[in-house]
Amino acid sequence: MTVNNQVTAVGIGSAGVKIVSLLSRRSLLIDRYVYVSCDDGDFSTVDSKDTILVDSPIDQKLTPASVRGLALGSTSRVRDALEGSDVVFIVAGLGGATGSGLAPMVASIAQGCGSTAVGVAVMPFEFEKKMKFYAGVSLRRFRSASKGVVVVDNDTLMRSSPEDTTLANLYDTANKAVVKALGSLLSKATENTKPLGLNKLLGAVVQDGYSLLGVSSSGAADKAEDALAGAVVSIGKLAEAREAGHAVVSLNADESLSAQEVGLAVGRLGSIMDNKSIDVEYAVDYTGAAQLQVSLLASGFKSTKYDDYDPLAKVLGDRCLDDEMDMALPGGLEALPSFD
Ligand SMILES: Nc1nc2c(ncn2[C@@H]2O[C@H](COP(=O)(O)OP(=O)(O)OP(=O)(O)O)[C@@H](O)[C@H]2O)c(=O)[nH]1
Ligand SMILES: [Mg+2]
Repeated sequence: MTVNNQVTAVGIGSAGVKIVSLLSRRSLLIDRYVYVSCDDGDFSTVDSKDTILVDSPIDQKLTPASVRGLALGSTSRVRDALEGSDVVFIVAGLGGATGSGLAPMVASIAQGCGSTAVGVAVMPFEFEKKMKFYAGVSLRRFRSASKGVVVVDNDTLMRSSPEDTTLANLYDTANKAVVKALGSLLSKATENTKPLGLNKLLGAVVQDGYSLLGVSSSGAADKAEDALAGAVVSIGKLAEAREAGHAVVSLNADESLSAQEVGLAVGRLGSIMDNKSIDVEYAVDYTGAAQLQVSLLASGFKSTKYDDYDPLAKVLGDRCLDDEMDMALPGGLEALPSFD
């Protein structure tokens, strides 16, 4: 008898809740959906039985650290919601207070429950300069609290430049792209697909370093190779493409995409990425359009452009700040001395 893995997706903060609620409308390898936020406005499109609202004072500006403090009272609810999951995908936009503060915390709760925690971090648009510091700090913590982190750059998801559109349209376009890409990596088998499957996805993502998601599309004569090259370019903006040790390619097209074209393009990926020893897995979904959409997940990046978002970590290296007003307990709250 085979027992299916229980897979849970958790959306945290405004971006995380939105993206996970869009994923929940598709038929994917996800059994349970959970939503966590400090803002009940984020829950307008989701089922209230799946939500965990972290109570927060209305008159205070939240920071990632204050949200984590407020969420201490909700940890047992989070633990109950994750109990029994083999794999937990934790999705959050980083750079604000809620997602940045809670994504690493929920990842460590998931790991503590015996699940494999995989983070999906959506990074700020280039114009959101003020968000970069919290995003950089949180990404590093998210990585160390999880088995693997998939980084999605909001700028990568956009085709047109942000100046020509409103923020709502921008999010809408970015969400369609990210849901299409994540959905293609987590799709179930149907007669029109050769899906990837959870094991191959985790095989790529659960590596040292970060996984980066690149997306591209093409309607050219050699569309598979053209789109793959475009996806490699989008990854090249975030890190050195040749550093990747593993790659997962998902192609979404119509029946005009020949098996030979797929095989040749996937076979050429190593040379496009300047790393012939890269390990490549792929999935094909024939329910798309003539314009081929490619999602490329490349893994094993030790350094990315996001290292620069947190200059403090770069300066400190392995040392940590010793601020006289700062107090930390070596083993967390359980290490508190008793006062009786
Ligand atoms: N792709 C995408 N990104 C979003 C969306 N909403 C916000 N973001 C981005 O996600 C990052 C974090 O923003 P939010 O999700 O609004 O922040 P939050 O986690 O709710 O935190 P606070 O509201 O500050 O407590 C920022 O870089 C935003 O640009 C969305 O719907 N889609
Ligand atoms: Mg918010």
